Amino acid sequence: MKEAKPRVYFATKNRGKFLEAARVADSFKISLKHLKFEKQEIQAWNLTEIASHAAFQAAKVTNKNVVAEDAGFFVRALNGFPGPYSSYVFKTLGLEGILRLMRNVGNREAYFQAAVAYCKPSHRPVCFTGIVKGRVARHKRGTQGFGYDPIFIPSGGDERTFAEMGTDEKNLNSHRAKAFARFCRWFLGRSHGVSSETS
Ligand code: ITT
Repeated sequence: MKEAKPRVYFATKNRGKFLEAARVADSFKISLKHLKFEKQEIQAWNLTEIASHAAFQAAKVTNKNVVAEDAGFFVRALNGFPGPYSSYVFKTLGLEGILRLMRNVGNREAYFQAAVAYCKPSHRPVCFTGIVKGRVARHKRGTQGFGYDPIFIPSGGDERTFAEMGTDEKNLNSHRAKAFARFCRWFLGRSHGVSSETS
């Protein structure tokens, strides 16, 4: 008889995040299910704290084994802005607003960071992070992905933005893929005493 894949619920309202994460989980033979859940955002500068709080709440409310993620886009010349406020800034200033702030700026370094927290009901959350470095494009390019993808050029690539890549290619290098891969390795190995990793 075929062994059932372990199942984990991803509490997110962002379908783009879910599709990317599900592809990573699938490569580890973990079944990731979409739990359409409005995560309770606490005011914090720390993605790990926000993701852990969200996972704890979602596990409590749904009584399921849950992962939640908090991610942000950090621009060096803007002292890390929008960072943890990325979701709000995307809806208000938008990509054009960020490009305007960066119009005459030479240093265009930026990075994405993701924190993925796993929580079982009545347990403490465990968190995993991932980063991808790159820079802010001069103009929007590409139609794939979501959020800041059209203005982010990852380092070490061929100058395309994330929005000019498909999910599998973005996943080779993305903050989310790294954080989820760390979670998956831990999840599969936890019965052998493997602990959490971050970077
Ligand atoms: P959930 O909280 O429901 O998971 P969200 O979209 O609100 O979904 P966040 O609070 O983590 O997610 O907000 C992060 C924002 O940062 C997100 O809305 C995007 O605008 C941006 N972002 C995060 N990861 C991204 C990625 O891989 N590509 C482009 N933009 C990204």
